Amino acid sequence: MVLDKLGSTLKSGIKKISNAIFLDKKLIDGIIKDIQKSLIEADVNIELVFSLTQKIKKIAYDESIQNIDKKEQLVKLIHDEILLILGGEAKELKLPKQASIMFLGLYGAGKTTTIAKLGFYYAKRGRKVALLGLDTQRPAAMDQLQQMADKAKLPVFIETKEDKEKNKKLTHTKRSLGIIKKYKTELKKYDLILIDTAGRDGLNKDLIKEIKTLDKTLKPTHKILVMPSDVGQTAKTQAQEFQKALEITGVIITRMDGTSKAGGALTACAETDSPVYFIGVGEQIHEIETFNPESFIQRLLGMGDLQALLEHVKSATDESQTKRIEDRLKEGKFTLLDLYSQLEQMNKMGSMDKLIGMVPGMSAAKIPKAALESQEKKMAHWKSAISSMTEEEIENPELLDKQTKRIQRIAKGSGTTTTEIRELLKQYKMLKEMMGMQSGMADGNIDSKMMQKMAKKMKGIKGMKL
Ligand SMILES: Nc1nc2c(ncn2[C@@H]2O[C@H](COP(=O)(O)OP(=O)(O)OP(=O)(O)O)[C@@H](O)[C@H]2O)c(=O)[nH]1
Ligand SMILES: [Mg+2]
Repeated sequence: MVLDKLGSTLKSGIKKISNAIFLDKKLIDGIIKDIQKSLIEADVNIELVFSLTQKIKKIAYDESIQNIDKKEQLVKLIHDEILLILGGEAKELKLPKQASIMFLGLYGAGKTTTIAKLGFYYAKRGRKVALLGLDTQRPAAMDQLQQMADKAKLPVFIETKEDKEKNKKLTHTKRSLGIIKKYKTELKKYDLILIDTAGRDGLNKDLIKEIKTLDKTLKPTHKILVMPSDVGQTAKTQAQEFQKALEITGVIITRMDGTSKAGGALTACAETDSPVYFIGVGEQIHEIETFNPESFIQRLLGMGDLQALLEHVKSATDESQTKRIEDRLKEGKFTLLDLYSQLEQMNKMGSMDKLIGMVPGMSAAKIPKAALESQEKKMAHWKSAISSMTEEEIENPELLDKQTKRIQRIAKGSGTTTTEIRELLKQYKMLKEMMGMQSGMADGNIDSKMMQKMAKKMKGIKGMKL
């Protein structure tokens, strides 16, 4: 598919965000780097890339956003921003009952091929289509259109060899006007006329004059600029120039199948507010698709829609976190990272006081409000403390027991105090034990002894100055 690489990078970025227990700076920076690289490789304007990654950073580094909300916000942001740079909402090419479309573009842009493809496309949808060849410039143009029309089984109106011979002293434009005149009555039998015009090396005065004259004579419903995707970001200047010379109503990008620069052409069109109606995705007659930014992203991300994507984030979050913690408990392993994510979830649900309220003889009211409020601040400190630990220490916090030097190093590195770190370790141990009991509870094995033990622990939590 088009922009395969960008798609897989975005998918893997979203997966990493979804599955991460800890959205730390290292992870986010890695994802940002990958996304930046693949957007630049897809030829997306560097300013757009920069602005997108700044927005990602702003959310990702915002300490006040809870982990799970942050995941959703990040995924939504990536989706929405890419949608925007691709042109936002899809625009449909509106065709009245009687319509004509004139195709414009430089040499080799894909005009003639696209006309045959679109003729085929609309004929299948019940339109009475005819092709009109006005490219009197390129010697083989008429033959090419005839051949393509034959392939698509469409009627075609072109300059005959006799007319060409007869009018060889006339200008190209005059010859084109002659073709229009000759077939005027006959063309009335059709309800969609697709008009092929001549290209040039660049948009010169000659070309502008010619297409202006044809426009005045034909008054087509639409004037569509055809550009090959390999023009990349220069699609912007080309669209602007054609817009200035003659109000174009939209764009078709061809050869989307053969280049990595497709992102450049697509986003450049969005920047100039030129709707991309179709994209050409191969040389065959049926290889044309309507361009809808939303479904394009859905394909890039491999997800139905934004809602599905967000649900995926949520379920990935819940499943992966719960499963990870469960697995770890089974293995008798529960790391500080697990503690952090557990606390964060509890904090979000306000479930610490709920949990306490469930234990007979205890209520949340017994815990000073200020202490509950300081919980968030404390967690921020714990978070930096955890990020200053080595992987080994995170996995096996027992390593820190009575290791004043290690604790001092972590405190120094994270701007926290050794007391805070000791408190974190104490909390870790307590929670590890509680989690063990909870999982026993989940198996239905709870007995009164365990309940008493738990209540005792809860009192411990109260004493912990949460
Ligand atoms: N792979 C691929 N090739 C395409 C596509 N569209 C057009 N082409 C090829 O691009 C080349 C140029 O296409 P034309 O349709 O002749 O372009 P044109 O704009 O009419 O060119 P001039 O008449 O010379 O101005 C041809 O070889 C086409 O087969 C596409 O979507 N994918
Ligand atoms: Mg042509």
